[in-house]
Amino acid sequence: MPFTLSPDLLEETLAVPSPGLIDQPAALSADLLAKMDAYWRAANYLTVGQIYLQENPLLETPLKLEHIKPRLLGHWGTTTGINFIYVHLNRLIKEHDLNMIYVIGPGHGGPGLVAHSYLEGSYTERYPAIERNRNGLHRLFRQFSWPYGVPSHVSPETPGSIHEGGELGYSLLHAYGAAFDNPDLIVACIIGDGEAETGALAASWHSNKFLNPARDGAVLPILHLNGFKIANPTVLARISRQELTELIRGYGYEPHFVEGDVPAVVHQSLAGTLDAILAEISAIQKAARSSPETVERPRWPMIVFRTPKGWTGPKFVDGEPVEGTWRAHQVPLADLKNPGHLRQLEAWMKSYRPRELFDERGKFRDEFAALAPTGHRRMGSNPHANGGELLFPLSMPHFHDYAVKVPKPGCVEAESTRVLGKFLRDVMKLNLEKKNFRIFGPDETASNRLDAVYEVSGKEWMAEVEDVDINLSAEGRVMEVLSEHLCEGWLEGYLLTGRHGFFSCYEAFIHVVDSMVNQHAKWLKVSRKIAWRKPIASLNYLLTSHVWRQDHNGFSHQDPGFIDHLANKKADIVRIYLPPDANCLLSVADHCLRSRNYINLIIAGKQPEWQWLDIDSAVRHCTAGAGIWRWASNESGDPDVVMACAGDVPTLETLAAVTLLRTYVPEIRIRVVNVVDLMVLQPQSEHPHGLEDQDFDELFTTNKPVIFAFHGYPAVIHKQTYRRRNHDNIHVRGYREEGTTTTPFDMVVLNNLDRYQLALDAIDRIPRFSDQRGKATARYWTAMERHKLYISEHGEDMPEVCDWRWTL
Ligand SMILES: Cc1ncc(C[n+]2csc(CCOP(=O)(O)OP(=O)(O)O)c2C)c(N)n1
Repeated sequence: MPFTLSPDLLEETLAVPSPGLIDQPAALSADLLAKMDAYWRAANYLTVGQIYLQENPLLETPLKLEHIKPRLLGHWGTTTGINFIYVHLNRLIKEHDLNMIYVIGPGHGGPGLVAHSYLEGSYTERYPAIERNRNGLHRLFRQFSWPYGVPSHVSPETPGSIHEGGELGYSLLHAYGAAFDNPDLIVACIIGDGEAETGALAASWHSNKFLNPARDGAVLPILHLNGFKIANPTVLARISRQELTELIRGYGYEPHFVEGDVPAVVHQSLAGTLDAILAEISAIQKAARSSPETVERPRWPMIVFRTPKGWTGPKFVDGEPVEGTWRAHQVPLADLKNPGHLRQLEAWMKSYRPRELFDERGKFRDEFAALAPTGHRRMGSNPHANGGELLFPLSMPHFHDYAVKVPKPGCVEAESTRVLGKFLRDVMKLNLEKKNFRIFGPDETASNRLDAVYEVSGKEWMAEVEDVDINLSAEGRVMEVLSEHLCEGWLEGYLLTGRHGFFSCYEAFIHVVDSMVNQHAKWLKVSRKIAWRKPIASLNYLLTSHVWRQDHNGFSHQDPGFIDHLANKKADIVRIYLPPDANCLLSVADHCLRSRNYINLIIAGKQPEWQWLDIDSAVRHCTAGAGIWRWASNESGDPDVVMACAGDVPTLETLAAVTLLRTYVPEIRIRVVNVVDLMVLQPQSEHPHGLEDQDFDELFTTNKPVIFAFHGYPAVIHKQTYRRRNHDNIHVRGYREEGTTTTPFDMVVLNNLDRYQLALDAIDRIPRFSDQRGKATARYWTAMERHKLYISEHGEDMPEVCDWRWTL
């Protein structure tokens, strides 16, 4: 059936200029408006079809119960707004040849994005079985929220997406992360008004103080003010317009309101507003790029899009209002066995006039399809949303050049992270031109001793600068903001669009982003199975200022639980490294920065510590992941005990315990095993890094006591090793949630991880020294008394601890 403009729409169209633009001509011609409206109706039809239909996709026969899916899943309420905006962004892209991607905060609007990428052709290119005809429509509908089909959210399977949006709060951060260093990119970002209540989103408005219009792309935030969350109104919908305007202006944006429920009115309004906004963005960028040295923070435009939740859906169901209320959030008609509901669904779907939109073969009619951009300009095919396609490897300095000279173990001290800082400085330097590397941190880069990076790049800062400030720069590539959420979200957006980054954080406070990491891990897990999603750079964490050296900060800063958190993730995603010294840290960091599709966790101290391995030994050790430190051992294949350690402080205590043991019982035969890569402990069936049982047994023996000094909570080691033959003999010391503001050594004492305890543990478990247990216990308690008295009196650790050296 040929397309005809409905008389109602024609009338509305011609009658209504854009509100707020009263003196200007309507932005859209009647013909274009009608076609855009048809496009929107098509997307809405496909949305409803995905939620409800398993058969009869074009409603060619009267709708029956057997055409309806047995389980009705999905979210209707948010999608019409999202669909509406997509159509308008398409116009803008096409008219101005824009490079644009679309981030959807309320990711439950997934069917909307699937619908659009189908209509523009991106979907069929990625999934050829979903043809652009009746057959394809049938499959498209059926697969949605179907077991092993496509999920209901904007998942990695959705072409054009970099943001799942299942967990609300991170859309604007991902949008900004994508825009950094992408001067030609515009990231349109829908923010749910419910989502806007989250802490992460509330803070992320401030991202505009970190975006340089001369160097970066633009973010267009669109607050989707549809008024409701799941069952409640939203805060931003229930404050006055003035208060909302002041709030948005206070965040440094200029709000443009697009409001209404009459489609034609809203079409004109949004089109006019987008034209005006694009002109503003162009003007901002032009001004900034013509004099980048004097660039100032602009007031970026944003849109408040106030339309009804569930717009165009059923107005009433069973006498209750639905459109424009919270009842529209999910599936507005839920009981399709009720013939009334079935008829209502049919009428609802037919209100989009599918025959006008799809031809007799079920193909989207050319006159509407032609509205979409083509090729990579389609938002579903923009390579920025499949960042691996754009990923260039980092140019890397040779990390050996930064090595600490270690002529023999334990004869020099170094601050590991300061050594790493010089390496990172040169990673930054070598990639300045490519503009594809940034460092992120919650104002801790200097505190974490990585400040060498400031020699080549300042801290990005677009707000005011005062004389007292140091290293701030509008051109900075170090992103510092006191919000772990912002650091994490920006970095994820940056990585997902094909760049590289490094996040350093105090160990205890990385938990602030536990949940965000979960989501990223899920994204990576799913992406790995999608052939067209190219691998992206890994998400690299350096946790320092760790649990054992929070001497002045105390208990609040002591928490090694991020290891536990990550250890639960899929083995093909997560790597956990505990380099015992600076050279191992260099080797591990180099490896992580070259890796793809992982979440790499590195934990290393920043305090001066004894160094154990020269760089060649460090590389060998880190490559193996764990190994016997022969220089610290005195057995030849038949140890009395294995003294194992993972983490820099546990390694120090273990080596000190070895010296004590060899003084107490000179005939003792000790093997020292150090673990850098925690995942080697798991069976190989569980993790690709896992040691074969035979190799594990060669390190840890099959029957000798193992005293394992661990950086984190002991349960992690038990969990990793419980299937190993010698597990019953593995005795783990680690953090027991004991802490306060005290000396470094007292921290390990409080948690029974100290050298005296480890030495006692060894004696207690070696059968041939059973007669020495009483003496060893008494010696332990004497040492403890000495320690407690000394720190109480002197406020610092005993000389025998502070001056300890590896001398064997
Ligand atoms: C962090 C988080 N908390 C709670 C939820 C559960 N949830 C799913 S949708 C929704 C309402 C979202 O409201 P809004 O952001 O306004 O989106 P829209 O109304 O457009 O659907 C909630 C609370 C979630 N997905 N994420």
